[in-house]
Amino acid sequence: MSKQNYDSKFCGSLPISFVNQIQDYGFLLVCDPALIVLQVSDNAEAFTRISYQSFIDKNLKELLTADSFQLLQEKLSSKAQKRFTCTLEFYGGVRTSFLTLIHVKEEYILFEFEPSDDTDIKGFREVYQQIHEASAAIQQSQELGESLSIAVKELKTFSGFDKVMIYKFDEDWNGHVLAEAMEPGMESYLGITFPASDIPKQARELYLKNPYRLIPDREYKPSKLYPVINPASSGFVDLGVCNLRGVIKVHLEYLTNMNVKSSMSTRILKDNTLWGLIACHHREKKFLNFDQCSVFEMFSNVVSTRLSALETEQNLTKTTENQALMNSIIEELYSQTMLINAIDNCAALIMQLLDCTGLVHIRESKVKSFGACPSASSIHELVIWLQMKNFTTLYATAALTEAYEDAAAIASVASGLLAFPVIPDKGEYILCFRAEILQRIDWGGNPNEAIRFNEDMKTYHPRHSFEIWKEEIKSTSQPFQEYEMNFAKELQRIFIETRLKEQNRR
Ligand code: BLA
Repeated sequence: MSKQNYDSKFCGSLPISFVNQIQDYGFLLVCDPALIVLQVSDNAEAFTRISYQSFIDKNLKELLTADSFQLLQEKLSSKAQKRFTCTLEFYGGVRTSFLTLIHVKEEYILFEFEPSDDTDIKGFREVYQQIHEASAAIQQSQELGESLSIAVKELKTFSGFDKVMIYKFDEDWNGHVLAEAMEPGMESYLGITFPASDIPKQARELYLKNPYRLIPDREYKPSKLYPVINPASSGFVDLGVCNLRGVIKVHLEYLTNMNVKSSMSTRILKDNTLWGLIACHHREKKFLNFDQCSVFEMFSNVVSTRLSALETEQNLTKTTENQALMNSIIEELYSQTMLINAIDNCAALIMQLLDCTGLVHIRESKVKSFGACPSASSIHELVIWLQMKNFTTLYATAALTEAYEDAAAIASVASGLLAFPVIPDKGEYILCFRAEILQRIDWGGNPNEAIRFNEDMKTYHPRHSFEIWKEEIKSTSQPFQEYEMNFAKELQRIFIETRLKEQNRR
């Protein structure tokens, strides 16, 4: 079975942003652009001693202290950004001061109030020093694994979470744990792969809008919005960007099954896409205030920047190392009048450059093979398939069996394929093959049982066990790297150029 069978299609349809309930570590107000309260979470009274129903239709001016209201107005008029914080105070009540996260939307403004308690915040200088040293160490590390290990260790010390992991998504959105720092006695997930359905598409997409997700207590008592329907949008409010957003039941069960009471995850981005997550677990409840969460956000930026720089450097080094090889190939291609002769002379160099184990040139139905290749008849069938698929540009796969149904018979020598269409409608191709490598994956629990349906086939649960479930993946090759694809693109251009020159000479 291939990795991509464990996709997140089913879980991917759960509406996680329109949940109409929030976690109870803070309360929420929805106001119209004139700052009139449209909706309030029904736990507001516990924080402000103001009955939640009496918030409705009031202007914030009547609820906040004069200083707070003025501050809010200044921020709203001066802030270009749509998400910002400020400390606001309500009149009366037990606890009047709140750290407020404000999201300005077109139709309404969301206010998330979190009790502002300075007692457990470390001194600014101490935090600054710690962050400064850790960031410098991450920036200086020359290797990705080293950067990630530093990051998890530092974040664990800073936050006090029992376990901090970094995992990277693969091309099918399965997550692979690359670094871990944890308290002794906990189950280690280092080196383990988690199926894509554990964190489905819509949950992953939210990290592009909100850098982190904090669940301080999986046993929280949900608070509902009052009234249920937002008068401005005539529907549920979109809580996608809200930190307080209530948690979907299946994920709360998942955390229970992992023996975790609190969890936090922070994005790691590369080229504006989600590369991975920093995932934190705590066996007991654990709350991080907004400032502490911001440190996670900052670390995620440091890791993201270092990651991009290291991968770019790595590609550059590989490109430089192989440039001499590429130059020899180009020289050979330009010095020959017939492409077929050039390929004869430089097939071994091309195979070395592209790290391939076989190469064939098919021209006028004749198959010329170098290295380990499928038989001539298999090549003819493969060419017909490529023509049917109408691949007119470079085509690369590290798992040919997933695309081509007759690939199983040739998988040992041709699990990976890089196809250069030279004159595709006449069946002229240069094909480079990569041999099969056996991949062993340690899954965190059987991914085939990631969703367990009840007998009614409607209700379901996440898996119970995260014990290692081993899988051997066949019929795949080493994947083609970015720097290899860059060389391949250049070669494709020169193959066609050489072939056209040859035709023009005739
Ligand atoms: C959310 N799943 C998540 C989140 C993580 C994971 C990190 C984000 C929320 C958080 O930080 O807790 C997954 N957590 C992991 C993984 C590790 C980890 C892989 O620590 C590994 C170390 N989940 C299921 C099934 C479904 C599902 C079967 O197991 C769907 C049917 C869904 N996961 C699911 C949903 C969310 C989620 C809907 C979003 C929850 C929310 O934000 O409300």
